[in-house]
Amino acid sequence: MPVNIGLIGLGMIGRDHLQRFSSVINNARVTAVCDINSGVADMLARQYQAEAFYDAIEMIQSDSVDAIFICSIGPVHKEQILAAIKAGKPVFCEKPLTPTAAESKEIIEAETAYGKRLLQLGFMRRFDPGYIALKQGINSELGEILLMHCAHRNPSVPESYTLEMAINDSATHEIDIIRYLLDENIVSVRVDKPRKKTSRALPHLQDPLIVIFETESGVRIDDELFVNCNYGYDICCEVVGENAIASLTEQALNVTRSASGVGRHIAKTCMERFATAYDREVQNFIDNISNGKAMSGPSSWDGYVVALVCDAGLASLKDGQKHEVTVPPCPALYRQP
Ligand code: ISE
Repeated sequence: MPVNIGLIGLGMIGRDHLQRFSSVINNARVTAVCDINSGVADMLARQYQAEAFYDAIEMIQSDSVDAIFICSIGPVHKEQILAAIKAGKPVFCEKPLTPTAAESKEIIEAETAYGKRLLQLGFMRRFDPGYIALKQGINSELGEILLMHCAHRNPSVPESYTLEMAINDSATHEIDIIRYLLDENIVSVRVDKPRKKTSRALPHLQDPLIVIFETESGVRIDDELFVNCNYGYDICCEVVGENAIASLTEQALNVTRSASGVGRHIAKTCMERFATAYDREVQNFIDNISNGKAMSGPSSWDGYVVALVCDAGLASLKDGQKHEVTVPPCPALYRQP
């Protein structure tokens, strides 16, 4: 029996997942879609032969859906996740878990009280073949890790993108992947605002930004956040170890040879760059449900820890100072078996 999915939030990523469910995901179908914009919900419900809802909580409680897929904006995640946990329904939530750590903590409390992991968080980079290979390279070859250099470049961002989103929206991906790659927590954050900014950034933004993280063991990481780089969606990561250096590579892409040299295509969107990772994370969610298993992959705890780092990062964005991050002990529910 296919899993009946109720998908909330029909913006860009919501539509991308809708298309994914109808083309590449096995054992699942979207039976309900929900958006506060009723015209959009009606249009996509017609296109994908699903039921249209305009109220997320009503859809979460409906018997027509077995599992919830949240693609709405961060500020409404908490209410929707808590409703899914209350209904005992598996829930996939796009990042961030919530915009603040205090809200994420409420989710941890609800899920631990339920007693079983019900949530998978959309940190899709953990399913990317390049990052998985990078992690294997780190484990086997690099020796003691000393430094990491990251770059997170987007061609452009919409007018609704705020200065804070560089931290609690974009950088959340690096914060999570640093923990995944190094198996340790971040203990401090400092945000540097370079004196020069791109002429392409809207006046309310400071772009690019450099964020400096430090981990428990002392690995120092710099992250360039450049969200109006114009040329493409470009994600870089280099891990500097005592014995060797490992770099993130992209999936096999065609190489062109021409009079101007050897060239490789650069993705234009996150949906293009991480297509395989998105497919795999969604199939992982469905497979766990189909096999009656607890959720695996990025958890509410991962979302909470990322939110703690973001809180410190936002404080640093204001005062330019280094801010410490204290991560409480991880509850048993979220420890790897
Ligand atoms: C967006 O929300 C994403 O998740 C993208 O992966 C990221 O590159 C972008 O900066 C965010 O705004």
